[in-house]
Amino acid sequence: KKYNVAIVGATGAVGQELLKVLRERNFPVGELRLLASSRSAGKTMEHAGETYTIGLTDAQAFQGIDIALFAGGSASTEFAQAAVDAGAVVIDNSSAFRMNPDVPLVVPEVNPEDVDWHKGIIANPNCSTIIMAVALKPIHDAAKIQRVVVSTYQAVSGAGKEGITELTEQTRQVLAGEAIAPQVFAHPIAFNLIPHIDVFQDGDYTKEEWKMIKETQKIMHEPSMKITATTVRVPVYRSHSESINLELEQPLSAAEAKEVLAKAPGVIVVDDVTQKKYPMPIDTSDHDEVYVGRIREDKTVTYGLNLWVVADQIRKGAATNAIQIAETLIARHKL
Ligand code: 11C
Repeated sequence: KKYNVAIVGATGAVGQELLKVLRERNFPVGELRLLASSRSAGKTMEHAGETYTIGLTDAQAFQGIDIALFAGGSASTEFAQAAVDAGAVVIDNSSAFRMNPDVPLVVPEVNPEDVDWHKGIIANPNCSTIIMAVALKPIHDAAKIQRVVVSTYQAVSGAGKEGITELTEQTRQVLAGEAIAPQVFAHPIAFNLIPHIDVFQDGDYTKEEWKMIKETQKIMHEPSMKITATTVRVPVYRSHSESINLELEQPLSAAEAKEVLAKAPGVIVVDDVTQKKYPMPIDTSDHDEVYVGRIREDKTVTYGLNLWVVADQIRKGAATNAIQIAETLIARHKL
């Protein structure tokens, strides 16, 4: 069976990746409808040797569509319900519905069963949340996580194509001795780090930090899991990295953690310090898996572990996860 698929926000960084991943995974696409705002509607787009005309996202755009992949942004709040009313299942990459109790929030390696109770919309978690959840799940199953302390090192492409352009342009300007005027980020990102992603909220945590806390608790079905986060933008083009410190209820040695992680779906362990092998953004970009290394016991608590986790946030953190949700829907006969 083939499925008619719409991509809403097809011209952005996540939209483009959705197109690529659909093709790579041989997703059973019938009609493919590319939609965008009025800025791009009517234009044509080349992809893998084919020319597509971009349609306008409006309430009428979803007739006959089985799966609507929303890349993110305000289109979700405006048009997701229209897509559901037209009979599509929406897989939404925005933050609009993630914490809605009627909307499953799914990472297929962690909670595939949650697709079963969807009411038309399934939310794709935040990128840094997905990456962390894939690495935490096997550890939690083996030794029950009590507390998580995570610090992120997030690539500029998390802020879309404009983030990439800003890093390139500022790097050139700094090297040329020219003045820089930050637009996408609050401060210069070239040769700098910015401990501020998204807006500040309760307790002076950023929204990105709250997403990592609340979304992880929902995905893991552990509403009281203790999680604290600091999220930082770094001058890297692509792939988010995370330093994760865990306190466990039961003992788990570093060797056991490596074994459990190596067997976990969607995880690749890269951890051989004798060969200077550990995950790095330049190696993980354009890959679908979550890479884990620097796996060490933390002896400052009874049962503690440190992990270094890296993954392509446009792939596993967004497009790949969304398409895996669609594949899970098909496999579980929920479409
Ligand atoms: C970033 N995590 O790296 C953000 C981008 O809620 O899906 C994704 C925002 C989201 O800036």
